[in-house]
Amino acid sequence: MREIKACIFDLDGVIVDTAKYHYLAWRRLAEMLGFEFTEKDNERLKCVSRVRSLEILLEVGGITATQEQKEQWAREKNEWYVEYITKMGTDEILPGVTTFLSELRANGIKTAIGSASKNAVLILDRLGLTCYFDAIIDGTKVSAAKPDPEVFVTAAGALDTPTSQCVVFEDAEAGIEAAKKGGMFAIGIGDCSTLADADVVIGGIAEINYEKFLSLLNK
Ligand code: B16
Ligand code: MG
Repeated sequence: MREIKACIFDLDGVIVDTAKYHYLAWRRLAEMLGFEFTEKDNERLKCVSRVRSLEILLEVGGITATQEQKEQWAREKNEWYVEYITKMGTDEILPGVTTFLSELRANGIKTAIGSASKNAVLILDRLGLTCYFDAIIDGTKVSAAKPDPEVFVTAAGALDTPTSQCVVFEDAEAGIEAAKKGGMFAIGIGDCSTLADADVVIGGIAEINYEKFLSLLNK
């Protein structure tokens, strides 16, 4: 049986659905710049860094900009986004998350966040979830974006656990690729057709408890 000592969670799409707030803020920026940014366009931004997200958005709008303008727009978008997430409450934690985290910790499994977001600390604080994690590795602590494994490898290091004894929970293809490159067991959250490289795929954390989690590891 695979020996697992730690679990690393992506934030957006696994613990909480912040993608809808990213979308509201990016759409507002697109409106300001005079073009429409659809939900389909927004799919391209999942798991992508803020700077890269802005580049994709400008590509959609056919806009070229100076470095200074880009920095200003990224800053404005982030201010709107922070305005939205500051209003989030504990009812926005995705189903089953708090119970599962408690169960893992009660069974001696260490827990960490591995997220691209530079707002992870604020989000976890708003949701009252900070105390459920032994380490928070986010966009302020790493430089390479997923599919580079840096964020997960750094999280494993912070938990003092070999990557082979870590499980990653991820909802994005690039995140699954990052986990596999880092030598970790990857549990996809979402759809099997898009997360084909994951070791197993589940619909959401609500589908598992500690016992079911252990059984998934031997698949
Ligand atoms: P920020 P994750 C990612 O979070 C989001 O999926 C992605 O859409 C966002 O652009 C990125 O964080 C950066 O977020 O602007 O707050 O730094 O899925 O890695 O938890
Ligand atoms: Mg995600």
